[in-house]
Amino acid sequence: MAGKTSSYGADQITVLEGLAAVRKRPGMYIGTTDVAGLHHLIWEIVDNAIDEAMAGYCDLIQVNVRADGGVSVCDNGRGIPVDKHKKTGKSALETVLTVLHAGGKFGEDNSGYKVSGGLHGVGVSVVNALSETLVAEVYRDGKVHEQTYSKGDAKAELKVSGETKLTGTKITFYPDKTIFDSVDFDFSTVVARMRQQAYLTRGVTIEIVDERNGDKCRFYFEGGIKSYVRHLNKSRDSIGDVVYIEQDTAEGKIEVAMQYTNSFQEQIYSFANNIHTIEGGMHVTGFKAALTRTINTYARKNDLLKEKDGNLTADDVREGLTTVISVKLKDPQFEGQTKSKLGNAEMRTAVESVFNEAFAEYLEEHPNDARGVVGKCHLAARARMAARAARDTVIRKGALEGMTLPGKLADCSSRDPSNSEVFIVEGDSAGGSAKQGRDREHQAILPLRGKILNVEQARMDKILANNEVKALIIALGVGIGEAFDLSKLRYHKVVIMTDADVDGSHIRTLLLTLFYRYFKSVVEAGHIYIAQPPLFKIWYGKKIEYVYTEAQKEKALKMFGKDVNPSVQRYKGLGEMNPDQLWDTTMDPSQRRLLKVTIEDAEAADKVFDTLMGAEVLPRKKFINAHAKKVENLDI
Ligand code: 28F
Repeated sequence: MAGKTSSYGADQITVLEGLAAVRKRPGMYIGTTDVAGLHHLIWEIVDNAIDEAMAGYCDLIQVNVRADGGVSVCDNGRGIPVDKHKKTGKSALETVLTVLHAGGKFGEDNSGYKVSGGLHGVGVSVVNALSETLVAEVYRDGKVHEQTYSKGDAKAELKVSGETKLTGTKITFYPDKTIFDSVDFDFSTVVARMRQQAYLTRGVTIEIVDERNGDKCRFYFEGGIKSYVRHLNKSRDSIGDVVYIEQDTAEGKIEVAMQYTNSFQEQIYSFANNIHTIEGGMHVTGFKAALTRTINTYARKNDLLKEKDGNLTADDVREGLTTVISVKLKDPQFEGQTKSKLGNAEMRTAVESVFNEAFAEYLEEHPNDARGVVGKCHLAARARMAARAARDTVIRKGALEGMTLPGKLADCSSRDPSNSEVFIVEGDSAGGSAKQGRDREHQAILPLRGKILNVEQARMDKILANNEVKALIIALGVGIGEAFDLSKLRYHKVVIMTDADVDGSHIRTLLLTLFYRYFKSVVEAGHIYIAQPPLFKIWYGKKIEYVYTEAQKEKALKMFGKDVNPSVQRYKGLGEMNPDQLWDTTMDPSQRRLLKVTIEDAEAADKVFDTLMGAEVLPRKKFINAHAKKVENLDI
């Protein structure tokens, strides 16, 4: 460096120019250099192809995850121009690939070129900078034009390498191993993203091939986001058809697709310039405002809402609603924690007025669907009022406090929460074994009857009012709602002990959802656990092994030796174990395995709760089976 002089001049400030800046601080341009950043490279290239499709020149995009570690993306658009730029003497292709921020779509003249969010709007040059090698091929004017780059620099002049009747652009890149933590592309991540992009760009076909193993996928959605909504609702009971609204406005292009279902959950997927705005933003705010207003106006006008009734609330009109909102605008502002919230205020009013008008018209023109929709909102409103009443009764300060510990609770004798545990056990017989097998000093047992969860109890509020659940809340000691006090928790380990079958996973989901919604800080503080009962008992003579997975079983059988033929018992439920066995395998702190529940686990349970409770029996069964298997795997 410049010696010891401390004068501070422009010549001493290192100004990194161009792509060297990208290599020096990749995080600034692609967020991270972990696998997420790695995949961003693909997204950036595909975004450009999607732009070409949106401009109306391309309808096929092929993505190949190559066996040699590279990825190639090819489109059948016009091909990036290859003629030389007057000032720079470089081709448009080389300019786009080597100059940061270059690209017509970010410049002044976007001649018919649609906007793109891209990676902070930096484009393909960033991918080039972060690639060991990148090969660009352009099919244009009957020729194949080709140029190879290394770490962002052209290795040779652009050359013509052949003839072709096709047009399009193909980019093949090899991510720089010195920059990324891992250069191993995950095919399912690529597939998920491409599916989403295909939904958002109606009429484009995206083909994806994993050349490492031959896996292939192809997406084409004639209906665009309308198809997306159909897909999201395929396991739900829909009310009316998908409403689809599309309009070009001065603020940008607005598309909304939505459909009501009999479910209780709301799903909104919003996008700005094909970027998933997970945190929502102005477009979503505008949509919600218009939705509430339009439905109330329609219901009043058509006497579907009585004069004495109050308005339907924003929550009422969104229960069971699935919506995809996609806006494309010139200068998107992304805000929020993860820069995934659209900040452009003009989009709020634009979406609000477009949706307001179009949806009002839709309701007028489809009176049957309109009746179904208002009916569903009514139901939500009534349920909301009933639920509030039920919750108030349960939560009302003092309602639980004065109550004595439930009779079914076999409490421990210790009064020190830090060394007390409570086992929530499914079923009376397992409860009996647990009571006999436990360490009375430190372990309490609370049996719950298996049938606390049934289809009629679709609302958490009803479940809260259920006597079994009330007993649990009283046993925990923390109170609920406004009266909640974590310091009153009576056991620092709350262990859910259910069978490793469908009913068991059902009850576990219910309990985790309950904890997530009403006792979040108990979960966050790490007090909730899941017990891990063994799957098999293997014994020969006096030697006994308990194993928790199929793999362990195989290992144990080998360990017993080839000559002997040990006995194997598969435990179907906790109730099959005698008290000693239950203690040895599942409850004894020196031997057992417990799984600590994280807030993410509980949140995931909360999400599946709705699926479990849905009105349709078939998908629910399917789901439970899939889920039960997954839980089995998780326990390994
Ligand atoms: C594999 C990824 O990147 N496809 C692209 C085009 C087409 C044009 C273009 C792209 C022109 C001057 C910037 C062609 N003809 N796939 C892609 N297809 N970029 S990127 O133009 C870029 C601007 O500088 C294109 C006429 N206009 C535009």
